[in-house]
Amino acid sequence: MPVPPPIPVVWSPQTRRHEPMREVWVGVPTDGTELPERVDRILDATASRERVEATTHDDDVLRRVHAPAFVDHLRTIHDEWLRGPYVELVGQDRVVPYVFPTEAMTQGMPPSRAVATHGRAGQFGYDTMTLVGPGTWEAARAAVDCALTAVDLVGGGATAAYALCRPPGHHATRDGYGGSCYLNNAAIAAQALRDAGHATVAVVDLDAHHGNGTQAIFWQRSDVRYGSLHVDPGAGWFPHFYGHAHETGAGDGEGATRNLPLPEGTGDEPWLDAVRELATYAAGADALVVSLGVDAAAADPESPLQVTADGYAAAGRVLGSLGVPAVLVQEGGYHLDTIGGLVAAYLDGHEHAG
Ligand code: SP5
Ligand code: ZN
Repeated sequence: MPVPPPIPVVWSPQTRRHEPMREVWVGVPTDGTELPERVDRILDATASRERVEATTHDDDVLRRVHAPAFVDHLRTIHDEWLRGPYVELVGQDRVVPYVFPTEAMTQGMPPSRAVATHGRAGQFGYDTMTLVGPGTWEAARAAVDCALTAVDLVGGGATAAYALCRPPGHHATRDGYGGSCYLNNAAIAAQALRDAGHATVAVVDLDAHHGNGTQAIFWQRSDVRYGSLHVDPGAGWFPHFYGHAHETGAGDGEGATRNLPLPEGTGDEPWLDAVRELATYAAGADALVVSLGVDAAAADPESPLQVTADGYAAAGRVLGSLGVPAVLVQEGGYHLDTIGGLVAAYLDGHEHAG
């Protein structure tokens, strides 16, 4: 059997520029865990692979997946914050929302544009953990270029390409950011694969958290299926409101969404059963996007799942055996000493599948 060519690593030095500094969680500033060093840990562990620097892509796919008003907000809001009184007033330069125009406030009335920067921040950001600082836009936009460059490599004949996206993306919706995510790299990759002529695309989300943003973006579509396994939001985990098994899509997308919530403490065997179920669900799609979060690992500080590097390697073999062009997009994974090895294990498994 012919040996498939090794999976290249697409990256950009710009992705280091986002420095979250902190996450405000239940009212308390905690240290952020989505750190620039994640990029270097993953680069180190995949050093034997071909490395491709992302090329610049225009905003076409980005502005079809996300609302242009949201993209413009993200691009300009930090500069606007710096022009406001905030650095003197509150002594810090990160954009942090404090009031959110959810249904609890709007009650069916269309809200007007908030003039104050700190007011408008809550229209596009849906939590207090996901801060916008200097370099956030540049990093998030570079992550999109990583995803789109990986799609290009697959279009040029690569069996699979890995995009070292940072910040991650799967919690970002069409209209907003949250969950340490700003722009939805995986959704943009899926749309670009559709544009390249793949009639159906399956997104398989291995991150420990449910990818509510990706699910929302494709909720009413049948041409992009979304399948996810994650720690059960019903057991109290982020993103809390989404990720339950009863969420299966709507309209044209009815049945195209599949969620497999898992109990806290789930280890390799039941986790891999769920991966196999998602692979069955994804079979028949013409292309695959893997939202490759490695925060399901036992040592990860952000999730209670107990998956090992062998588990990630086995997941790679399962999804690689689907035998369709695949774009592998980095999502979460926060334990600096192990994330590189976990990503490398997945890539080795995917490459040596079947
Ligand atoms: C992409 C991704 O994995 N996003 C995960 C976002 C989940 N964050 C939930 C944070 C909950 C509290 N974390 C406290 C740890 C101190 N920083
Ligand atoms: Zn996660």
